[in-house]
Amino acid sequence: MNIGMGWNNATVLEGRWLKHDFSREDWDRYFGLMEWSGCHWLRHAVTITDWEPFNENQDPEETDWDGFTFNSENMNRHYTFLDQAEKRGIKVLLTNWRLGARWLTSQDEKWILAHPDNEDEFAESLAALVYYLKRIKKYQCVWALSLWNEPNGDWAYIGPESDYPDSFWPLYLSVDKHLRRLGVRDEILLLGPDTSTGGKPEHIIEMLEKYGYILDIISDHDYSAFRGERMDMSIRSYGNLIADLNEITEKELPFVIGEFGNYGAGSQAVDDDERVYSGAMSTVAYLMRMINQGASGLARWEFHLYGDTWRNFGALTETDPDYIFKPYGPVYYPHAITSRYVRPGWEVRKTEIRGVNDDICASALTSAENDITIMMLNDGKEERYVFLETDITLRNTILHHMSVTGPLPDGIKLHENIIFNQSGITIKLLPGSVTTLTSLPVGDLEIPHKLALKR
Ligand SMILES: [Ca+2]
Ligand SMILES: [Ca+2]
Repeated sequence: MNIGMGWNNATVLEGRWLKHDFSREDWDRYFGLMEWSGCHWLRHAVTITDWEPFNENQDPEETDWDGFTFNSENMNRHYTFLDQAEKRGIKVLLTNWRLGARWLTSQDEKWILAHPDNEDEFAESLAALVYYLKRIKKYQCVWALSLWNEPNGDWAYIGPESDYPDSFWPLYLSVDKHLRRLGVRDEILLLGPDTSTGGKPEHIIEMLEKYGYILDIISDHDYSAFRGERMDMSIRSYGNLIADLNEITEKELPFVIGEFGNYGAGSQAVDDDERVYSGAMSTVAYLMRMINQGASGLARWEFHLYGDTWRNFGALTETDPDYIFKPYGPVYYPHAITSRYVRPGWEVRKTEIRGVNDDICASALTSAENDITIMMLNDGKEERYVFLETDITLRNTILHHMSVTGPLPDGIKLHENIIFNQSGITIKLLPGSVTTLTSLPVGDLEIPHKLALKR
């Protein structure tokens, strides 16, 4: 699992900025909560108008640095996010959300979803952003670039020139060329196609064969994370894709689920805490199964302040009138207990569940330094006792034991330490709960309560 667990964030996109005027201390709380939840990477939405509202000159091969607005209000909002990510060691995937600038197309209807009239101008703009953030602002955290959010969807990429995948994939060639022209190709990873096929990613291998292995990370989005046949189908098809990617000898191509989330009731708001929690247990099953299949990481939708609706999506909500933001239990804590105690680069170990097992999922990961974390889900309605059998290397190891239970968790609960004896150990899994055993330090479990921002 080389990339790890992350969050999505589209807070700086038009129309999504926060109602509140946050101080530096407020942002420290907000990002403190992101960091505490075990965020290894952040998928952050950007849009070309923020730094190039008008074409900086008429020549995509000649970049005029005075023609950009790297000090615009929206760029300063991005810097707030990047400064915090830098300080906390969170890697940032910049996602250019869509076309993003009116001057890039002559298409009138839904212009923002159009393919650019000039691919080189589009590529010049993204390459200039990467250059500025890496060379002038010197952000280490800026790690990867995605060209478009969900270009396979007519909600995101449409018009006479927008014909996914054939019109879209050549954009990677243009962006690669302009990153090279500005000398920063080696300082950023290209992630794609960032589609949302929901478990039907078969075109990706075909397009890689056609356009060469120009991408560095393969990503797709999947909202099938609800228990049942559809999730089973998704896991199988991504398993096949990962196996195919592993066979490409020219290049290592890690695969991530760039978006997944609590779609327990389909693409609609779920505001009943019990139903949100039930959906959250399904996303935990999905996360564990994808990691076991060889996914390099997953990023959950979304680390954002939601109002008192779409509770299924927001890590921080305004459901409590006494707070401007605080963790929303059914989204935040199931993520935290599956992310805080694992690290990018850890090896996913083989797990096997014997006996009646429909409701039980497990993932076990180890570090090169012999740290171990075992995560278990009981997605059923009955309490279950499981007997953990491990190999000899774990004998007499002491593991911290934590759990999250619903429907409205207010934190991660700490239980008595577990000591493996000669044969293994029996553990009780409460109904609808996630259990984590780890050799890592537990850390301060009160921090989410301390960081919540009161009115
Ligand atoms: Ca230009
Ligand atoms: Ca130019």
